[in-house]
Amino acid sequence: MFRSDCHVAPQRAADFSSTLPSVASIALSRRACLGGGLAALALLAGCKPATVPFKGIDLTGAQYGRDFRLRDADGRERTLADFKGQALMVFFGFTQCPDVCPTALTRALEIRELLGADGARLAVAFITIDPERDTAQVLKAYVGAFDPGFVALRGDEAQTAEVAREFKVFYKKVPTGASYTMDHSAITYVFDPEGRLRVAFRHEQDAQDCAADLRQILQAA
Ligand SMILES: [Cu+2]
Repeated sequence: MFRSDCHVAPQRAADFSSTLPSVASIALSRRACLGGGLAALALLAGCKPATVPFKGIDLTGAQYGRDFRLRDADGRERTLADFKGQALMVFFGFTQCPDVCPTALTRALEIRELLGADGARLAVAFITIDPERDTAQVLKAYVGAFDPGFVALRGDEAQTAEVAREFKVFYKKVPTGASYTMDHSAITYVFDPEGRLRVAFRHEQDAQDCAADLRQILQAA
């Protein structure tokens, strides 16, 4: 029989309903604006925020995706704090994925390339949602084939479920005859150099769009 493709679980719009700019953040930017010596001028100009909206889904202030605690392929425990000073892109997937995961990792390479010198301040982490087959060794070889600097992260079954819950990531085993594939969300999360979740890239966004958001995040830091 055929082998099912890696299905992309459509991220439900409701998942991001809490991510619209909150009243608090709007109030904050207003205050920052008014705080300047040109308050009157700012009022006159309508007090526009200094930054352009993200091309991805703005997650600034989201109350999820706060941290992770997983081992890398060398057995070292990693958390968000390890990536302080860098922007971090986090993607959940599995090494036997025929399409979605390789595309996301290839795009990560393109994004870093587009960032030029700023690319050195971009870290990439791949979290497996198939720890059963993705042993540390398998994971390291797979992620390392894209870039040896990409960080492969893995938990046991319970830890994987926990981190997926924290990030609102959907994943599900789908039997394919004698074997199985995984359905999973295809969202790339981006943290700023302070470790705050800022934006999510949809799978269909191109590297140029993603690089534009990252440039803004890195330049503001
Ligand atoms: Cu995949």
